[in-house]
Amino acid sequence: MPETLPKHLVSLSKFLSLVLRHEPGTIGITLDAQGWVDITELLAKAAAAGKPIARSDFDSVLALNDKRRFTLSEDRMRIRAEQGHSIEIELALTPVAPPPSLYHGTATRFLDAILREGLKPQSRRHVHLSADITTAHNVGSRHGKPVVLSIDTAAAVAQGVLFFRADNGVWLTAGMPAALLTVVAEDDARCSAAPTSER
Ligand code: HQG
Repeated sequence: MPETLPKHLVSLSKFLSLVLRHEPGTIGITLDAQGWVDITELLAKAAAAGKPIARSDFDSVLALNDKRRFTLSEDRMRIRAEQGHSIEIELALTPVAPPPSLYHGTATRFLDAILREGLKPQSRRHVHLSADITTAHNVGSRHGKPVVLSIDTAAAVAQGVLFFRADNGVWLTAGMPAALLTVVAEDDARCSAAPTSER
């Protein structure tokens, strides 16, 4: 969320990311196989767990959430996180043809390991990739001194790597061999936008 958002809405967005991506059990909810939960149930259980959420704040977070982290069902009764899960859910994503280049932003301290063993999803279900260098740079800044890697997607597809695109434009993949990664020169990666972070 942008830094200009009221602090309580930033905290609420982080809390929703926590329960919808990682720890639904903290407020006693269960997500269905695709990660959805009924909004009425979510709000009731959050309140019962001592974390009351005002409906107006909830609606504001959904309206303002800059990266479209959350998706509402068509009937607007249910919500899920669009990506970023650590818990096992089936996002029902269909592989799509990637653009010629995709980017991954990371911190310089991870570079040696990544260039040795490739990109791995770590605690999440997928490795997250960005369509542009600026976004990747910002993602990397969340972890420290950023560095951006460019991915040769044509070679990856030729090797059988599948690419998925979440509705919010984030690209997802199970992993990426080191041989398909190139470090983007720092001058090309520099940008002014502020990093944002949500676990
Ligand atoms: C690194 C944000 C060592 C990887 C963003 C990253 C994103 C390795 C870190 C979303 C490695 C994992 C995800 C290897 C990967 N050895 N380190 N082999 N392979 N890594 O937070 O991509 O605000 O799980 O480079 O916008 O930083 O949450 O992933 O640095 O879309 O909505 O291990 O989170 O969105 O970190 O970020 P993360 P990420 P939200």
